[in-house]
Amino acid sequence: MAGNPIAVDFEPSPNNLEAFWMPFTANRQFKSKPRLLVAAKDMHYTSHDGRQILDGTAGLWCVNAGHGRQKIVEAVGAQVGKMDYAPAFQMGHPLAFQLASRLAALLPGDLDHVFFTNSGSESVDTALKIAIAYHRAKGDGARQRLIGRERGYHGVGFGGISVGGIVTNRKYFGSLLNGVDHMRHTHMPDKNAFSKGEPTHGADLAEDLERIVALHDASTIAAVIVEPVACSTGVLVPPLGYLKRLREICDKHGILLIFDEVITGFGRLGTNFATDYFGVVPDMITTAKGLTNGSVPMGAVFARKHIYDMFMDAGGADHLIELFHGYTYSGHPVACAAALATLDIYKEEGLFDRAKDLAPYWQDAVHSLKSNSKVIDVRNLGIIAGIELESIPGKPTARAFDAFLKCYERGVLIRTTGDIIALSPPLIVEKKHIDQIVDTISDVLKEAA
Ligand code: PXG
Repeated sequence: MAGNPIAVDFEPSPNNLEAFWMPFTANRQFKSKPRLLVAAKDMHYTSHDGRQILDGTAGLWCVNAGHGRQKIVEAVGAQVGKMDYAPAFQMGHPLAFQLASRLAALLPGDLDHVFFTNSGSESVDTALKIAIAYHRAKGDGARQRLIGRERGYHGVGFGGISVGGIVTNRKYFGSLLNGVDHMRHTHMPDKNAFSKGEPTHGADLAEDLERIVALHDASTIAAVIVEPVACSTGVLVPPLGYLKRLREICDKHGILLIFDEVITGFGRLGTNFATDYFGVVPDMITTAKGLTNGSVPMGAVFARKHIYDMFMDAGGADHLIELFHGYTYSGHPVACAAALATLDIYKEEGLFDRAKDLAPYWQDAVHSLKSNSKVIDVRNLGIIAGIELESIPGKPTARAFDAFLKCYERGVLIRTTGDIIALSPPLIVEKKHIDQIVDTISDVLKEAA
């Protein structure tokens, strides 16, 4: 109506990008030159301008079986139709039990109890809370300290950023959790640059936990949490023997060891989990991402039998709740359906073995980038790689971000953090895709300033 000052827009224009405050994104840059993805199948996204974009990052390290898998699509659709939601507290539904049993069977040793969450961040906060409550149930309630590691990424909850060690994820958010300390990170470029697989130097960095124990006393420490491979910070592969040593020190002092396998879980290293790859069994494992192939948000924490049993034994009368923790959507039926279908695909297609078989080709391909003068390190394990670029003086992160934009223009999706390119394609990746990813990065870096 002419003169009406209020424009009511019931269907906001898809070109209006203002309302969505985008996560971990340069909002102003993005909104001035948007990059929208509108469809996905197998190894490729379709961009809003109709181009095929090769997925070099499995979305955000999660779509391990590739995109648009029919089995998952059907399982999710059928479950929404059959039962969209069931209360998660004091009630159950069959799929959550079925999924927990399937997962327990995938894990080594007595890592056989599963607590469901909706994300990696929730898995981390869940595991940290279980660790503290476990010691209290045991009568060891002074053990409340949580130990992380510099450069670690454990999601964005207050627990996760407190034990996390990425400065930008911490410094804006106040004083964080009390009683947290950090071990040194394991990055030693002077000794380990261009290592293929596990670097040979640095196992003794695990001794840094002894320094922390000497400072605080073991009787105050509940748990240590590390990513077996620190991915978000730019792919730091643990030095040979480091994780084994960490396990020994934790055992010596009665400290629980938590592996954050949100990325390394579900085949990324060519094994079920990193615990299998390294032959080191932690007390708890946090997961998410590949659990549902990224199709429906879901996370899970795996706990060893002695942890679960402690809560049951100390729980008092049968009608009392043993752990005051959980989410409305813990074990959501639709997420469970997606996860069960995902596990079927991983198994039927042998995708974890496929990753193991492809890893040597992947390693050779990514290390070929060493010949570029702007590349100062290449690191890899399983189907993961980090390619570190020399920063442009006075402009940290600019070179990698520019490479990200240029690769996208040329039809390859990569991920960057700081001046490091991180790669983690779906495990259905073929040699020709690996070549395309590496050739595109190589071309872009050759042309870079
Ligand atoms: N732990 C680890 C080891 C992770 O990698 C989380 C916890 C948190 O998960 P959620 O589901 O809450 O995001 C993660 C997540 C990247 C990138 O490009 C990495 C993550 C998420 C988004 C981007 O490095 N990791």
